[in-house]
Amino acid sequence: MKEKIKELDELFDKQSANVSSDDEIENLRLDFVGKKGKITALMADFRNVPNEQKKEVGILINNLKNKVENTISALKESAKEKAIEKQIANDKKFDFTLPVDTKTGSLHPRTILQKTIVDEFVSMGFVIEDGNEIETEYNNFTSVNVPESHPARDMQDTFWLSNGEVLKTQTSAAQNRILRTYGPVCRVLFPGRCFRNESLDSTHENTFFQIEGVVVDENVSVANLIYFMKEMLKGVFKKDINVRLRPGFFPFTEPSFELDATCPLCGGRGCNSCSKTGWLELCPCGMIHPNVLKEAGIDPDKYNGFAFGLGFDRLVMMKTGLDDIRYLNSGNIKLLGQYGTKM
Ligand code: FA5
Repeated sequence: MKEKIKELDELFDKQSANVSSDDEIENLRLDFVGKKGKITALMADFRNVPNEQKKEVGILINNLKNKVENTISALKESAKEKAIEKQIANDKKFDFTLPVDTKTGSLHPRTILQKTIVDEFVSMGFVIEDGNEIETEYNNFTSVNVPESHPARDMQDTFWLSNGEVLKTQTSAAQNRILRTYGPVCRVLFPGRCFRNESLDSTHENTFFQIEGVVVDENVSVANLIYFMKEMLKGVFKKDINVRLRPGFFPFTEPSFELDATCPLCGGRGCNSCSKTGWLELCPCGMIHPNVLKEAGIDPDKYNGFAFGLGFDRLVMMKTGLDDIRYLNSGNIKLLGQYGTKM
């Protein structure tokens, strides 16, 4: 038995000198002290050892078992440390200062252009306001002088909620609140999402955007309105754009106009985008109706002003060259993502 223990001891020394991986170490452990291991078998044989030798042989077996278990633990610890050192060495090969190839998102063309327009108006002394998307009938219609019988109040044109409120059909719905808050001397721009019960086509959506502006002061003129619109267009198209006014009708402005801009694509010579006319219809506008000022608590004998309601999606289409408004709400990232963050 003593001879066998010595042989196993030497065998373990030899084999333990040649293992390094986790698997090799574990196999060595199983081979010596596992359930079917060599030392485990030796211990099972222990009962056959003559009694007078039991004490000495018992100590030898225990010593060998302890030595094997301690050596295996030390080998496992050293393998772990080597793995960490290897990982650190690999990490050093990685250059953390190199630029990272990340996929960055892009802004929606509306967002990009709205920022340009907002910046332009802020530089001309406007404050930027927001409106609600759900509005009272009073704000959306009554406060801006839309008569009870106006077809816009009809179910066919407007999304009515069961509580009698509406999905805002026009940014003008915020006029009364804004004029009450800022008037009578103010310049305010308020972009917003609008909703109409429309049949859809390439220029009509049920969900679209307008950018509305109001200026109230003493002695405001149509010439002031034209100035602000031309400045805005210069900011958007980076060149002078001519405008013209045609008569229009809105209950909240008097006189009312349709403002056209020279087609930025052909410069007014006539092309497919402007149906060969050289002009693009851009922005209904006019001098604020005295009833609207009165309703907001502003004295129309002392103050006057203008308002405009830019059809923002149409301007985005002019700027991007997109020929169908439905692309803008499509969520088509391949198409809409190409504008990046600037236009
Ligand atoms: C109005 O909504 C007025 N509130 C604008 C206004 C404000 C006039 C202040 C005077 C003073 P209108 O219904 O024409 O006006 O709409 C304004 C613009 O919104 C239109 O010229 C058009 O460009 C855009 N628009 C209207 N309906 C839709 C639609 N269904 N889809 C896309 N754009 C639309």
